[in-house]
Amino acid sequence: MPAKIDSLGNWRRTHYSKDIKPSEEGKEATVFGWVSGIRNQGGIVFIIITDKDGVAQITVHKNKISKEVLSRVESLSDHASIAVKGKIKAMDKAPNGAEIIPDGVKVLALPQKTPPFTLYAKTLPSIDKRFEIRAVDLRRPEALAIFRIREKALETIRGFLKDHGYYEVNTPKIIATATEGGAALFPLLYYDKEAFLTQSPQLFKEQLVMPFEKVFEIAPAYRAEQSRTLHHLSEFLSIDVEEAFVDYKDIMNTIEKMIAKLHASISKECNKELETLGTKVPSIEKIPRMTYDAILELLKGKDAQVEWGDDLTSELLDKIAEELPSYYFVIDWPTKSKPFYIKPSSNPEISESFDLMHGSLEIASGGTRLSSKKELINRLKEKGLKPKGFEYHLAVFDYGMPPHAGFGLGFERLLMVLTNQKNIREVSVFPRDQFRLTP
Ligand code: AMO
Repeated sequence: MPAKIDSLGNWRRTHYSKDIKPSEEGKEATVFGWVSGIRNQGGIVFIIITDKDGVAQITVHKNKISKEVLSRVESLSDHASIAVKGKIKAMDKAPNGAEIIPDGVKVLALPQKTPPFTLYAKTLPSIDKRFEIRAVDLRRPEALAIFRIREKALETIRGFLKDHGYYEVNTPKIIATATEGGAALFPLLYYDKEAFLTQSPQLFKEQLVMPFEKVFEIAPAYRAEQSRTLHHLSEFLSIDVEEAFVDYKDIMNTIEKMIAKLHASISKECNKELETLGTKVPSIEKIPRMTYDAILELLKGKDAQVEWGDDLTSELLDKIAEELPSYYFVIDWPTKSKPFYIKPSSNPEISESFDLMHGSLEIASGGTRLSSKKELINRLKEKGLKPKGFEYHLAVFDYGMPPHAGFGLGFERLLMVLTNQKNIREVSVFPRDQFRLTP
């Protein structure tokens, strides 16, 4: 006979798994979750249920429970979605030191298939196999730990920026012209015109320092990346900051404080999650600043073939990471290697720019911006771009654009550092890359 599926009816949660603890001894509890383990030991069945906060143990004494409840318990398998009503009892060996002795169980959904991996297995199938049922994959304790850290990190960064007087904005994601180079754009049809998904809110955030002075945006950015790597997504979460009346050095100071605060709060508040992931988040105080020239010297000392003006390829970055495994800034890049909006310094060959690195991984980039319309037009032309296409942007520069600076940070990359992941897809709920458009 197929197992009976119960309706939710008027059952509502009184406790999450984390609230099942010795201090609640004797209280009635209703918990919800999915089955993540069943152990049948003679007269007792131990059921582990997982909810968004962790796990709880349900201990069923077969001879003390009605036949009806027992038949429901016996129909259960991993991934079943259930509700349990019962009494909380202190129990040393149970998670959080307490268990539930049930007097009622509702079966809300039974799995029709066995997933191709178990939640607690040490060896997992390929990422592509897991991602076919990503919502199930996300029930793994490691995945849950990553996304709890993600949530905390986002909250900390947003809180830091608000506390420092930055104004949160949202800018359009459908745009008319490229800002970060034409190759990596996703085109789309906007009514009868060609438009693109935004690669970054660069021009909007610069314009918004005119009314708001200090702005930030946390929003997706889109890049049609042609190569499949472990640190590129087609859609990533970009943390963008822009500020009037400062230069790139002030902005690096802000980033340094933000990273220090982030590391302190994750290491303090995500202990359990970091333990699940087998990693630690060290405290950060100062982030060293290396000029591009000093990096070239470092590379030459390691027999690397590199000329002034070259970009830092992944092979070169691997060599640098041997000496600089944690955070560091590479500052004062050749002007020609940076976008048109970055300000050249008093030596026009060198720009007021930086990349924030962690080992070989680029986390953020930024700089002082050009605030003179004339210079901006010259730089657009030097880059082979047509100023006409940027008229809507250049127009506001006639009305007192202040000196300003800012940065854009790839949030998933920062999370890779915090959670010690090698593949950026693991820190994105539904990653998008060249080969993945579902789920
Ligand atoms: P940039 O193009 O360097 O600069 O991007 C900023 C940061 O975004 C992250 N990033 C990515 N993360 C995942 N997948 C991708 N495909 C991807 N591409 C970029 C990186 C990178 O450092 N407007 C400037 C920023 C500024 O000057 O304010 C910009 O977009 O971590």
